[in-house]
Amino acid sequence: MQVTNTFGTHELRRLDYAAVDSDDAAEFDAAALNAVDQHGFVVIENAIDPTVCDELISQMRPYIDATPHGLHGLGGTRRVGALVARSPASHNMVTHPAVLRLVRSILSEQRLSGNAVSIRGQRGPGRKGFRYPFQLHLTQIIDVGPGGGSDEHPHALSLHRANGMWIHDFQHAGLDPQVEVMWALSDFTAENGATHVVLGSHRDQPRDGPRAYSEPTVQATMKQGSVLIWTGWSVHGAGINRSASRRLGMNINYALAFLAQEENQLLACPPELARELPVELQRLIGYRQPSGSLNYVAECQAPADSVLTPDFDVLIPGAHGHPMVQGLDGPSFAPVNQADFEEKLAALENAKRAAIERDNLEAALRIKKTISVLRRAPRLDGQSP
Ligand SMILES: O=C(O)CCC(=O)C(=O)O
Repeated sequence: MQVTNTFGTHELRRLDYAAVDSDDAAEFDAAALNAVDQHGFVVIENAIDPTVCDELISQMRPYIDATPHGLHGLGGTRRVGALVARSPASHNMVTHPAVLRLVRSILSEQRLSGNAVSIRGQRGPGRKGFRYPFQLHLTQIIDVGPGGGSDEHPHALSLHRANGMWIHDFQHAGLDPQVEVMWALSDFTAENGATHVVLGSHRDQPRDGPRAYSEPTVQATMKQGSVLIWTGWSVHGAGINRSASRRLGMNINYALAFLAQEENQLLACPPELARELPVELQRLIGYRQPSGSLNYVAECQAPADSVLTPDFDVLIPGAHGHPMVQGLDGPSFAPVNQADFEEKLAALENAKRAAIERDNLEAALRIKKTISVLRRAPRLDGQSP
């Protein structure tokens, strides 16, 4: 259905993922990009099997049920995050191939009209070697209860744009810093508050201008397993839930990887959990160096070469595990030879025993890890351990 507003004539385009076979992927991707470019939003129907949504809900149920309504502000809504750490089923959505391809076009390649990648004096469309890195920005269940969004339980956010959170004013930059994605974990209906969208609002000038807020909205109704995608410039907001049941959505946002994340993914999914994840997901949540020296750890190590390695502990000298050159590098945590190893090991074992006697298990555990690093450290005399 077409809608004419101050931004022109627009429609909420719907693409059916179930109808795509892999040979049509390029055509599907072009249609999705075109829909967002022209109208600011696209719905991908049947993007995931509804059973995955049910699995995700059951993994998140304890966290949802333990969260008060309106914890984040006003409203009859519960918002619950840290999905990558808490729900393995969410990984299917976070890394959904069609969604990631669209996000890559919009963020890495800045393919929407009027945008360009701009790196060190060069400006133009993204291409191999000339792209921005992107990463996960936020993962959040948005569970709107009956009455959520009404005058008694107003939403914390009514119609809004998402790009205002960084200090820099990006509206004149010809840049899309963020893509927002809303998965329907339950059916989204007009009655239960399906997201309202202002079609074409991403084209306002200036880009965060006020004109969209008085324009008619369209509700993005969707079946469970479908997904609505828009740019951070597109005006949107949750509807009022006038039904008797809950509307369960999952907001997964992506942004340029050199901007701070809204939900700090490295804290929401700390190294001891991230170590167990596939590399693609580790990188997506930010355990990587997106450009230059960004995100280095301690002795200028990449996350994969430090916090993601087993037993890494930032308080252990030499935990980076890199060999030292005797004479050039000075005293080393790594043992000079077998005798030095045994001396260091004996001292650590004594310290561990003393910590256990003091009932300081935290210290004992730390020393145990130190011993583990010592055992793996190279002997500086070149003899193998
Ligand atoms: O729940 C919705 O439909 C949209 C909510 C939203 O965009 C937000 O609160 O940031």
